[in-house]
Amino acid sequence: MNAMSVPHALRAFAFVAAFLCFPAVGYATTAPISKGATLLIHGNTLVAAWIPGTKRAASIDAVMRNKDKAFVPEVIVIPVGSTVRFPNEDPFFHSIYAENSPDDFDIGFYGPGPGKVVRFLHPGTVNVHCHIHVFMHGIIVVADGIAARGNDGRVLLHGVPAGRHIVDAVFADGRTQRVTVTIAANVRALSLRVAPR
Ligand SMILES: [Cu+2]
Repeated sequence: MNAMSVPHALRAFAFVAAFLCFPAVGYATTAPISKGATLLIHGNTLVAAWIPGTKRAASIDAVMRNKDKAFVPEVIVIPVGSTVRFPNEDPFFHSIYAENSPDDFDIGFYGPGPGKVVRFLHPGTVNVHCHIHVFMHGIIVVADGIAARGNDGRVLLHGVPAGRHIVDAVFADGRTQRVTVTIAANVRALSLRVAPR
């Protein structure tokens, strides 16, 4: 079988597999060694990324508003143990919940006002929906490691120590894809491309 006869789907799979097995291309910078490497993760519809188990940041009290039948912001990244309050800024009820996540919740129906508070104790991706407005979708990434929100499909993770790491990449549809990356001791910055499977 020559290359031209390989079915297109198989070639596409091989292309993606190559990315996942050898995802990292390093380039040198002059950043101090003690601060670790900066990892740039990029991919279509990427909204957040984190490295489980690398660092436990202090918990925070975050806010995800309900406004115009949408979550504002649509994506938040919080350290494990943090709380999120869901103020309702619309003149009607919402009823938001999460299921099949590490931290499921259902806070029931609530009208305009400051909203209820939920604490998230387990790392992972929480997809938030509304019983009333089924198109509403928010993402809460509960991280126990170096984590950041994306900007236009790019996430920067700073202070990543050398070694082999798991990276959980979160996409706009709420799916999380796990990839691995190895950062050599002399590498200060690394670029990693991810694509949803
Ligand atoms: Cu709603």
